[in-house]
Amino acid sequence: MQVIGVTGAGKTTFVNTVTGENSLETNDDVDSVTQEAVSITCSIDGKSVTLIDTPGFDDRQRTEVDILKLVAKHLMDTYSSGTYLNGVVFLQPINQARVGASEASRTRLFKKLLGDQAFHRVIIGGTMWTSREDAERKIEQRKNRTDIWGDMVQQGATPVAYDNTREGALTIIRALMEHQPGKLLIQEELASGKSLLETSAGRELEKQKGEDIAKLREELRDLKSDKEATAAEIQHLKDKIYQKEEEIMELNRGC
Ligand SMILES: Nc1nc2c(ncn2[C@@H]2O[C@H](COP(=O)(O)OP(=O)(O)O)[C@@H](O)[C@H]2O)c(=O)[nH]1
Ligand SMILES: [Mg+2]
Repeated sequence: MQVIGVTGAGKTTFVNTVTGENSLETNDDVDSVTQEAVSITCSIDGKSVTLIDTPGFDDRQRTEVDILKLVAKHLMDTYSSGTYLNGVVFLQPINQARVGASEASRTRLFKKLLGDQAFHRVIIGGTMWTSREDAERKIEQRKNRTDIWGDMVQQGATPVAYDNTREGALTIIRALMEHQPGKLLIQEELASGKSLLETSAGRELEKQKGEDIAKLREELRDLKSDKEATAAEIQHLKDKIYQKEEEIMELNRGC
């Protein structure tokens, strides 16, 4: 089973809660601690269960392209060794007042990584909530939007308010254990010989970076026509554009 989500969603804590060990280091500040994708095997109801903890997108130290590469590589390695995933735990903090732009784009990327065929094997855990009533409302909002969880839910994904307890974590794992193991879209695509950029997730990330660049170029145009703009401000924007372009090139270079 794979645990995915943005940095700080509570992935590592979830894995530790299931295994009952503090074998993985969690992060108490905003910077992510999980640097690699790690597989941990434990026994649940007498069955051997392997959980994959992944670094989160939205990491401060690494680009999303780097994270996608790490996750893709680990998924390919497990796939090549004959291990298929029963399910995926997608954790999403739901403590914010509304769904932000970055949540929307991350969610789009996750969906492209998993593929429609895997949605019925996905449990979406809303984390970091304070009252159950509020959690249910936030979940409902996301279920009602096809661009967020709606399409996944229509195709069998189950959203739950995850309460950060071992019992809650085990309920999720037990439900996923019922499923037949299968492939994720990115595994299928990479196994068929596609490059990372050619995969649905790769293309999505390239598209998002392209949109970021277009926005930054617009900002740059505005700034250049602003008489009060300093050379340093202009250079800063140019650097940001350059970084995004580098990321796209990096994606091109593949795993
Ligand atoms: N309120 C709340 N805090 C959590 C939950 N899960 C994790 N945390 C805390 O959030 C921080 C980030 O958790 P971590 O597991 O490292 O997140 P990751 O980046 O997704 O691996 C840590 O300080 C955790 O103790 C949760 O379900 N609810
Ligand atoms: Mg982590």
